[in-house]
Amino acid sequence: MSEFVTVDGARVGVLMGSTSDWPVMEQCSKTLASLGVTHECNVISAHRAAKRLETYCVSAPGRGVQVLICAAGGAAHLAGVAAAMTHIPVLGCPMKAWSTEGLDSLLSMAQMPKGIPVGTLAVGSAGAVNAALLAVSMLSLADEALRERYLAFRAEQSTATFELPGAPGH
Ligand code: RP5
Repeated sequence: MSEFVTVDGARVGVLMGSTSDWPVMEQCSKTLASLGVTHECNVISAHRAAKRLETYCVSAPGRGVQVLICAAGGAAHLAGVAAAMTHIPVLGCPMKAWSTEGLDSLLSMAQMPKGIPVGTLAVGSAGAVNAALLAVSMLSLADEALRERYLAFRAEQSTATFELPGAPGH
């Protein structure tokens, strides 16, 4: 296997600090796939594989990647370091790691010093799914077909009804 996986036509690059982030970030990938967004997923830690991360971030826009989604836990440098190495938007997904229920990761990603922004989402699966949806929203500004799919998803979500077994009126 080469340094990292590339997918022809990928418009979103999903990066993780560890394979342990995948069970959560798989939901991000599935959300992108459900809306027809070609993407690629890689584990490239900011502190364990800094040079590889630089190669990825510098080369990704030239291959057509328009948004990076970066998931990491603990000190969670990944999104900030990636954002430092590319001009394309970087969305951060804080992972619950080994302590503090993900608050460490959330603050690491959200408290970026001014000059290099990271758009930080919620901790865990809500953030993973929302990162995908936010990337779709960004891409849909210049992609009418994607915009239609995104609006259809939102409309379907809005009209969903719910059964509450045992509740009055159900
Ligand atoms: C971060 O540290 C990863 O993003 C992961 O969330 C966390 C724990 O990594 P592992 O010790 O499971 O490899 O780098």
